[in-house]
Amino acid sequence: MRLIPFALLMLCGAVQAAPEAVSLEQAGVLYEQHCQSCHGTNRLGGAGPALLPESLSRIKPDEARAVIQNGRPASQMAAFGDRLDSAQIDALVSYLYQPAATPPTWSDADIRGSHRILTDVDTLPNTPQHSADPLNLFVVVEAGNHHVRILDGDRFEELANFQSHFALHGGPKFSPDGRFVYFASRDGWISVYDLHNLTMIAEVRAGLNTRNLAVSNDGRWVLVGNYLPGNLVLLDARDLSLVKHIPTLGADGTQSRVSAVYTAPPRDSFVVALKDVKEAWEISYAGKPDFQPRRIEAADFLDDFSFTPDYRYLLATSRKALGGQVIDLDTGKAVTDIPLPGMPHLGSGIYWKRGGNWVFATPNVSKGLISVLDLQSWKLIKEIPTEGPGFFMRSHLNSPYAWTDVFFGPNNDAVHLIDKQTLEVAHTLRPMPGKNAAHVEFTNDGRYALLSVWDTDGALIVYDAKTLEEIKRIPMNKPSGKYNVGNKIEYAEGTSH
Ligand code: DHE
Repeated sequence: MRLIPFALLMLCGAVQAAPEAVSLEQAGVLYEQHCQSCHGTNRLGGAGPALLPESLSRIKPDEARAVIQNGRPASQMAAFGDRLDSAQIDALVSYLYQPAATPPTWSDADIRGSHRILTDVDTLPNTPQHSADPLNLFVVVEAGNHHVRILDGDRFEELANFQSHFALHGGPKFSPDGRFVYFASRDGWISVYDLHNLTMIAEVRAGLNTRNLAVSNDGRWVLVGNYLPGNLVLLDARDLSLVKHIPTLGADGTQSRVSAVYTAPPRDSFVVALKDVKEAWEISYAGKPDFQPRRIEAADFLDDFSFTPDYRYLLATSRKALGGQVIDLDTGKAVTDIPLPGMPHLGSGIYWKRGGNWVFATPNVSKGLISVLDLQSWKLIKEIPTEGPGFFMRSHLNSPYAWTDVFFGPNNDAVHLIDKQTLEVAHTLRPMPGKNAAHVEFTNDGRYALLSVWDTDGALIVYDAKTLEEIKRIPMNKPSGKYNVGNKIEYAEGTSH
């Protein structure tokens, strides 16, 4: 695997300084000269990532300008400050943030054309070829250098370390036996890796801008939700070959992007939230599936959702009302609005038993508080103030605490441990003062918590989850999410879906 950020940009010949303003048309020519060989015709991506407005939505123009000027460390993106003058760089940045003149398309033929089998899975042993506990492995996404590390979760030692596609996002998903792990990159690349043999099996580009993927609990299907083109793409989980694409048209024919897709194991179905029409879809894969969606009318557009523990209800974020809504998958009705005032990164909401009742908790991306809801009455139990808005939350059945980061603001080096019964902040840790503390995941037995310090000179820190003593510190470049195989395939309480 050798997917490279921003560009390889092999430049032949210097460009003369052009101090005068540069038109968008001229910028298009500069793109063809300097960027296209890596970032692809029509900016669709190639060896380097796609450079469409959809792909750049999370990068501010100033950052894009700096990358063109100075290059990107630890990548093949060269610096162009010595070849392009500031007016040319400014024009190039403006050009990249413009929609393409011809709307980009990604057809079934493109998907099939991108499909690569990297190892014939039939030639591989089907038992673990390493001595670690296969259900206590960790898959760690190292965002700073676009790598993935596989860690032995008993000894916290590395079994493998490989390059991923550019900008993996969302939780990787696993086959039901924990042997295979599936990754999605924001640029639409889906990869499957064999954790028994520590080798990559296959990859395919399922779209130009992907939201996330889900794996059916029978291990047969991978469903990919895309923003660009707005659709669902169904793959054979064995080798990622294309089964079919499913257009995401609302009941009135409106084309929609996909906000998120998850699998609902007890229902043998995928559940899909649509972003541009007020619908959630349930797609059954039981028996001999035809993958026809069952449409559920939502009270609002949906951005993302979590399930209740029995997978009957969705807790979805929406833009209006109180910020959230509950949808009953059995009756197909929107039940009520729920207060989620700060737009949670909902995929990371978790639930646990408090007293005899299930509660659901989530951080809020735009407010420094944790919302805790009663899953019987849908009432808000508490808003727990934190030192700033956060992204992730994690716990484990055997842990008395829910760990949550303060991802944004001046206190982003803090992580709060919330007592799951009193709903008070019991401890605040600052793993590396001044550096962004983030995502946490537990070992399969809940004894240890692994925390990411999201910094170029960051680390993955292993804590004893009871004494909170630091056990080990592994230096890493912006470690993002990490995922315990056992917790994931058991859909364990306290982790994400
Ligand atoms: Fe995420 C999960 C949406 C920005 C890191 N993020 C998810 C999921 C969704 C989502 C729907 C669940 C998918 C899954 O696991 O299958 N994320 C969004 C957004 O809408 C948002 C706010 C804006 C966007 O551009 O998409 C957003 N996310 C970010 C980031 O800026 C983060 C911090 C860095 C990054 O990688 O882009 C980020 N998101 C993550 C991670 C997970 C995730 C690490 C998996 C969490 C888990 O524990 O499962």
